Amino acid sequence: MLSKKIEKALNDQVRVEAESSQIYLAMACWAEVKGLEGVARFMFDQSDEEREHMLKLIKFINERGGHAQISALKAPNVTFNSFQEMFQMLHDHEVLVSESINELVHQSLQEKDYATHNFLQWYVAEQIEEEAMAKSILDKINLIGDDKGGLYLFDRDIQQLTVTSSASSSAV
Ligand code: OFO
Repeated sequence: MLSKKIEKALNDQVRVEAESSQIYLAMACWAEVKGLEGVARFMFDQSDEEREHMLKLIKFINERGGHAQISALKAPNVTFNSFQEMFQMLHDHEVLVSESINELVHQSLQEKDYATHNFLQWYVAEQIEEEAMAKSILDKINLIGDDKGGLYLFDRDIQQLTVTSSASSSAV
């Protein structure tokens, strides 16, 4: 059974994951209208993944005797000055999400809620992966800078990355 405090903290995380999904959806739309199909596809997939993270939390809260809350979301940024800026925002956002997961883990220990603590380990591992991926993409895009040819190749590469990562996640 969840304490009220942990239920509230988990529900806050539901909102964070929902907002992440919206943020990446907006990035996908921007990339799509800019003609970068690979980047757009990558961002649409990221958005879907965030929704999965949200749903996983919702199920857990309801199963543990709580009530998952679906709340209003802040509208995300819809335009960006550059792809560099967009990927910097993706990276910074993932760092923020990791901090919020860490805080949740901390609270679950304080409350001696070991079931929630155990459940959250999946998110801890996921954030390590997501931060590493965001960092490596950011490093690449920073190398490319404003070079159009580089961006064209990057768009092709990231499409490959999307195919590989969805193949490996469906294998789990
Ligand atoms: Fe939900 O993992 Fe990214 O934000």
